[in-house]
Amino acid sequence: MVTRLDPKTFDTQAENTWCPGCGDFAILRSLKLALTDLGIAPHEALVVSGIGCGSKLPDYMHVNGYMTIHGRPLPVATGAKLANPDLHVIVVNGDGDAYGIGGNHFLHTCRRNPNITQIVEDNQIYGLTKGQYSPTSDLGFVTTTSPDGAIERSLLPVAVALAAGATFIARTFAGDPKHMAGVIAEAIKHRGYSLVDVLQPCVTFNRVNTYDWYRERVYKLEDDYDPTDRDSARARAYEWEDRIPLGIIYRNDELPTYEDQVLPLQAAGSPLASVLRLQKDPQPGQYEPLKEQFL
Ligand SMILES: Cc1ncc(C[n+]2csc(CCOP(=O)(O)OP(=O)(O)O)c2C)c(N)n1
Ligand code: SF4
Repeated sequence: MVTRLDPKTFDTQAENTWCPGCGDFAILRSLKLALTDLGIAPHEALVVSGIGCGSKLPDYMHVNGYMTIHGRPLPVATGAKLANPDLHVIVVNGDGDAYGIGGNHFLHTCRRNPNITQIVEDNQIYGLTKGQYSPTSDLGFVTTTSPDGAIERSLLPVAVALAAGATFIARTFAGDPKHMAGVIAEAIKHRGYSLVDVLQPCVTFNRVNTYDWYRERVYKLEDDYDPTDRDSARARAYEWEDRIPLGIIYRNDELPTYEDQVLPLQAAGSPLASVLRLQKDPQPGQYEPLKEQFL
């Protein structure tokens, strides 16, 4: 049975320190709307973040929350999902956290396919640390750490996720919360790893990629677009400079999740299962017997 909820169910009393107009407000609102629409109650969801302005989000949501160190929410989220597969696990982090310091975890989570959702607040800059260029900053972007303009070409997260084997890849825009809530809901429903890259204006430090800058470029994928067609997805994944597609760019619902593969091993008593059991129920000296199996 679907539980009837209200987005206010997810409100907290924490003081919000985001700048007025920050795109993170719309992401927070859309995530609350998506959970409400899906009938997911606060105790059934875990939101894991890293470090950054956007990573403050778990503080502003009445759900289970976990702020990890910078760049590390994906492995924590994967572990939480393995320990409690019934939990809806959602990672929320900035582009620096997700694609910079957390880039290695991003790649391997794509191919590992745990049943978790990652929402990236992609403002193309480091907001919390006052405006350094990030992996998604455009070439030539002037910041305190790139006074002559960024000389590194920007990373295209959608294309990287596709190449790394992600099974659900979407992009949405903080200037269109309704579209965003729909895309997030679809991502949470997907069985497997889902990436939602959100174009999220940082109104304080990014004076180039503004709401208007995005509005001039974004377009919604056509109704007859087929996200299961990998070749079409590849073509859209490289669109950026003049036209930026929004919507579900790729999905593959045929592949097993990480838990689908690991949990039966645990049940069958493999050495991996011993490790998982001990992580769940730690005991003094617990790893000693495993040395024989692994060292
Ligand atoms: C290991 C480590 N390195 C660097 C930092 C400093 N630091 C904190 S947040 C951040 C980047 C934030 O940018 P982003 O992840 O894009 O999030 P935003 O603030 O834009 O939401 C950095 C470099 C840190 N906290 N820990
Ligand atoms: S610095 Fe930028 S990303 Fe951080 S709260 Fe302000 S507008 Fe948002």
